Amino acid sequence: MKLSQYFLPVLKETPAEATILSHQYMLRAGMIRQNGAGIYSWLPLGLKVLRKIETIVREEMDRAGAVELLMPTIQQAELWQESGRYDDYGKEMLRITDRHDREMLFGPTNEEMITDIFRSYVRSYKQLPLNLYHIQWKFRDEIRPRFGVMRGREFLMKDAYSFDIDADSARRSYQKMFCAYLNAFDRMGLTAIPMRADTGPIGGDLSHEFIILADTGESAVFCDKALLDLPVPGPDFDFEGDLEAELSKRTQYYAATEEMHVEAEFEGIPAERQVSARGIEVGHIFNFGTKYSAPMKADIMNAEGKSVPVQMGSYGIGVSRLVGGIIEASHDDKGIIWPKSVSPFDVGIVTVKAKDPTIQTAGADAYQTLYNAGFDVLYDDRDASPGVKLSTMELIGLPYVLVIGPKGLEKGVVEVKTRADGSSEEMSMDAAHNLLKANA
Ligand code: 5CA
Repeated sequence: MKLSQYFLPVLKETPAEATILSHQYMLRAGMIRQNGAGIYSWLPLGLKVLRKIETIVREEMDRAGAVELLMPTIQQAELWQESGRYDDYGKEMLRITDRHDREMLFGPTNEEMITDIFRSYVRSYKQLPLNLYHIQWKFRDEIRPRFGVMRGREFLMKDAYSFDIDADSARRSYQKMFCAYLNAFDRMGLTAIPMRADTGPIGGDLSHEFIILADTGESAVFCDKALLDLPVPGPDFDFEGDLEAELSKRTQYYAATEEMHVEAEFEGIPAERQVSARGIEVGHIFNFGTKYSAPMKADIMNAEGKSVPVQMGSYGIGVSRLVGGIIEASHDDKGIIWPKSVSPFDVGIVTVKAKDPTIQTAGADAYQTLYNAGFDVLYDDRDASPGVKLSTMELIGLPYVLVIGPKGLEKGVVEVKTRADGSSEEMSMDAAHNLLKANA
């Protein structure tokens, strides 16, 4: 992409309404535009990151055996009346009536709808276990939308729903999601700590929140420092293997959100390992048994020929919240530092003295070479000062930037800047290409 043809409305000033850094950088880098309280348009650069996160989440869900579908954003009130949540959900639910005065709502979550789909098609234990998920916009009329995409009213969530014949099997489904979440967040460069959590309006008695530590986090959290350095299950993890053992690597250590915190247990951790911090909830998993299947009569025939309500769990990831969360975890005073896996572009190219025909040719050649090699390149071909161009690249946080200027060209080199450590090195274009390949 040539910047002269792109849409990247970078702001010079920090907008006053943004109080936390990720929100400031997202606005300044032209990633989002607020359209109403807690409602945002995703501008091209922001959308690219959102899609990358979505792809990682999708790949890890699929790897763990979940199956993607897509449910609508608008739901019928009847289903929520069946489960009993229509009144309970209160003002957080955006209620709508259509032209026939039918009560509808903009979905804040999909337990009822997925239970309805399930009961319409699945009758036998032989069709289980089953895990269905979608990645879809939600609306919650939050009392205090704030921190940009971190607590929005409209936000993108991945929500998965598991169906099992009995409690043991449901536990395994829960454990699979637990492991898949560790892998997904790790691929985004995040250390997410599963913490014992309250279940709130979703319900159930087994629940973990996945928390990344950040000073600007909304939740107070307590955990054992040992949890910060544990390896994740990884891409070769056997989801049909010993899940219990994988979980206990983490659950053996104390980790709880404020609502579930037990001071006496926390005090039992050696003092130097006690972490009392703030965190951002990037995912939340629940096992709630028959809370929805019983009232909604989602029954299954078990091996003994008896009809029983199906056992369920639900598993959320805040896809749009993660964009802000990753920035909170990875930035400096110049801007965002994207982990490669979610960076909107793989590499930037900046030309110095962009009007000079030889520079233009060299810039266009470098762009074409990298583009043809499969890199997603943002080429700043504008006739602007190198300072402006470089600070834009730093703000938007691309992992590498190639600087092409007259002095370098004379020597046959380009300058390769690495965003993560701020280093810069001169090398031939071939060497730069190889370096990018090696670090892709
Ligand atoms: N049905 C369950 C799991 S699928 C559920 O809705 N869980 S949740 O309420 O915990 O939401 C799942 C995730 O969505 C949260 O962990 C959080 O990362 C994200 N999320 C929740 N509310 C918001 C919001 N207002 N803005 C942005 N992200 C949010």
